[in-house]
Amino acid sequence: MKIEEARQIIKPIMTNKRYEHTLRVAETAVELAKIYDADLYEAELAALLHDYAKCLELDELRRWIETNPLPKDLLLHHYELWHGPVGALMVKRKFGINQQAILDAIHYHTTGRAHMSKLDMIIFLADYIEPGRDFPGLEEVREIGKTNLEKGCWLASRNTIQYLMAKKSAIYPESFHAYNDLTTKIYGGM
Ligand code: DGI
Ligand code: FE
Ligand code: FE
Repeated sequence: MKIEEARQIIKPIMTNKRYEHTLRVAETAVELAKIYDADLYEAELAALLHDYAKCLELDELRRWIETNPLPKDLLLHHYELWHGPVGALMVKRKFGINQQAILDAIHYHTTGRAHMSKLDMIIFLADYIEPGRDFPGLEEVREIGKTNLEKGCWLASRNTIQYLMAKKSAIYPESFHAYNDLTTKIYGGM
């Protein structure tokens, strides 16, 4: 799929706010891909499609999970966790996107996972640091993310888990798997 085609596909199915966020994630992902010598096309396409399913009705998202080979435990967790896995499957089915690296980066963009690929990390981090975001501690993540991709993802993962725990939200296992794996890689995990 051409980059311009991806832009045309997402625009009508998103709110304007979501579309603008997506364009900023794509710009940020391309910047990171340049720094870390990743495939620029894959980074831009994965970023443009990462929130493909974000604006679906919750009933429709739920139905996609119920009727397809997606993890059923998603349904026991917050609906925010559904659009990544469903979006990856939808772009595969609807548009024949078959690069597994792109599908994985979309699938895991909200939680991360253990053993993230470079592209997984670029999309995960770009979504967190895009210029429209404003979280506590974000400047540090932006700064470090420009020179150390794993450390940037570790900070994003840690901050998100801390934030969710502080508001008594359940943490999806993949989020912990991402955090634990990065911690072990960076700090030895002891
Ligand atoms: O889709 P976006 O808003 O661009 O960003 P996203 O896909 O990273 O979703 C962010 C939301 O997902 C944010 O409100 C935090 C939430 N989230 C991430 N990991 C977990 C989670 N929520 C729960 N309950 N558990 C998680 O493990
Ligand atoms: Fe998202
Ligand atoms: Fe997003």
